[in-house]
Amino acid sequence: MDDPADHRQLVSVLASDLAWLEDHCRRQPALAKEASQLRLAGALVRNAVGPFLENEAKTPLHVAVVGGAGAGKSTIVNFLVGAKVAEANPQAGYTRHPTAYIPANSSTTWTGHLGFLGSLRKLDAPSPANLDEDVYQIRRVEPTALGDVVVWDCPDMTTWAAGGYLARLIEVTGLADVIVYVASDERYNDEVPTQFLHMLVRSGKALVVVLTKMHEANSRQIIEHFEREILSRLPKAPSGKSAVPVLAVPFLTLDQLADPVRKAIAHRIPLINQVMVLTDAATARKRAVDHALQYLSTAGGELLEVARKDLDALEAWKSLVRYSRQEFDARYRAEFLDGEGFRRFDEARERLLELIELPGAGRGFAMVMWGLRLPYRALRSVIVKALIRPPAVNIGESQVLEGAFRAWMDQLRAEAIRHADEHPLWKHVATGFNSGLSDAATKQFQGLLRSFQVSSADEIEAAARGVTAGLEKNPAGLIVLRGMKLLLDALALGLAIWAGWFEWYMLTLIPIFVSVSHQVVELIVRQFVEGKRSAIRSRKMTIVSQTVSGPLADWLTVWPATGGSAYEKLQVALRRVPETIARIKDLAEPRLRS
Ligand SMILES: Nc1nc2c(ncn2[C@@H]2O[C@H](COP(=O)(O)OP(=O)(O)OP(=O)(O)O)[C@@H](O)[C@H]2O)c(=O)[nH]1
Ligand SMILES: [Mg+2]
Repeated sequence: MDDPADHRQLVSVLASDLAWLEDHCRRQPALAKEASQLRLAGALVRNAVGPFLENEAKTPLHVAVVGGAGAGKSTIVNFLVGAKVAEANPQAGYTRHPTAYIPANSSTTWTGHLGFLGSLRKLDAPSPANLDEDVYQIRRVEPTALGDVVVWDCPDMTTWAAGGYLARLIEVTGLADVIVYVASDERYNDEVPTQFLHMLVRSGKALVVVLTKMHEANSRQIIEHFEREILSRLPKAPSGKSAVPVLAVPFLTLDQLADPVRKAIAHRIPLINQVMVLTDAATARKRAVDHALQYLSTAGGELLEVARKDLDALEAWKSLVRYSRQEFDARYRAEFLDGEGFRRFDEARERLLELIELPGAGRGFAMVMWGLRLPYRALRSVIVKALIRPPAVNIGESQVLEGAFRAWMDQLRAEAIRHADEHPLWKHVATGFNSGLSDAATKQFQGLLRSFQVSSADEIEAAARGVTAGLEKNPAGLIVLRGMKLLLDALALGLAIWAGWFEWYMLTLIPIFVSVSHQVVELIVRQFVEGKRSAIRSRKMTIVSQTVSGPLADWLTVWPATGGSAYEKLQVALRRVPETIARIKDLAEPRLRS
């Protein structure tokens, strides 16, 4: 046996997720119909599934009478109850809140269930049916032939956007075991009531259609027309059965209206028979719950379709931010890194060359070598000056980053404006740029830039120092290098002497050979330092990416989900709704089959 706290928790989580999604749709006028579908799903969960799992003992059969404005709903309620209890009124759209008619001796404990009829408040005293508030009332009537049945008179559903009162009707629809759908002869083809009928069929509710107000002679023909034009186009119920009985209640005389039990018996009995096919309330409730659960699990994905559009927009925003971040990084690389020489590494190179010269007693030899290379150095400096232009002045790093940041923001703003008509998310971002988003992003960026500058300066210094530091701390290694350099110089010297063998030109060969040997050492050192230099270049790219563009992109990505809008919550709901439905279904299954 499951823990009652468990199913209560599941029902309340599902109901609140659905309510949240509904509210989210309500904010978008184009999604009024989807909002109502979500409301029905929530109403099924709160008013039918919840009480069932709670083992609510002995709930009476609930019959809801629904239909377009002025279709004759209140009249049909009286017809079912068998007395003039509901206010029928020539003004279409008169009934504005649900009213339950119950036998005088019947209990109303079923109203006490948590979440019962959602936000509708129970009126304590009888009130006119046209009270336009989120309320419901219960009126006790003389016990009827129907037995312990609750008959609900409901407001109409003429437009999906019906300012609030449509939701009152949907609440009762979720509760009902049987729905009597009323349509008058002139208006049974109206679009919204027909769409509503679709929704009811899909939800698997037991339905009876009553066509009203026609001439008795035409009733057969109108029923056939309705079946052909409306019913045959309805979707299949999840149970597979969608045979909906259609009855006619022709235009009645005032006399018949006043006393349907005796004066309209020929029309009343067939209707009551259809409604009472499921005489046993417990069986009817099981059937309603079973169908509701089938509907929720099959239509779950479709219900979430509305949220999926939001998530697609969120995904598009995310990839725009990702893409424009890459552009920011690329611009930093092209405008700063590629042109930046990191002069600090030139110093490090000189220092390294100095280090591998002989110290102390070897100094004299080094000085002689240095003297011998004088002509080479003079010549090299002339060539270098002639060939290499002074480096172009590189724009400061902060300036490049700031420029790239501004370009980034401009791109996001332009894209948001371009897509503003496609989805509210883009509009939200576009308006954001006019009211605080730019400032907040700039502040964010400057904070990141500051911490980047600190860590970056330290990093370069450490890398440059690292070029020589290792060697300075490693005397043995230094001795080996110095020895190798000495060997190379000695070799060059020896070669020059051997080649010149005290001819006059030996004096020119010596400076040339020792210069070449030195040039070789310089090339090796340069190669080594260049490696370090390009390492710091890619290291800097990584730092910019990790400390500036990455965090800023993260901040921008979630921006639409903060400050009141709730795209994050959508993701939670999308994941959780199907899961919760499945778990509730598992809990209900054994009881439905027992
Ligand atoms: N004479 C006669 N009048 C009818 C009949 N059916 C409905 N009416 C009248 O039509 C008008 C509308 O009927 P209601 O039952 O109030 O319709 P409703 O669907 O409840 O309308 P709203 O609550 O306004 O949406 C009322 O004035 C009824 O008296 C009928 O069979 N005969
Ligand atoms: Mg009415």
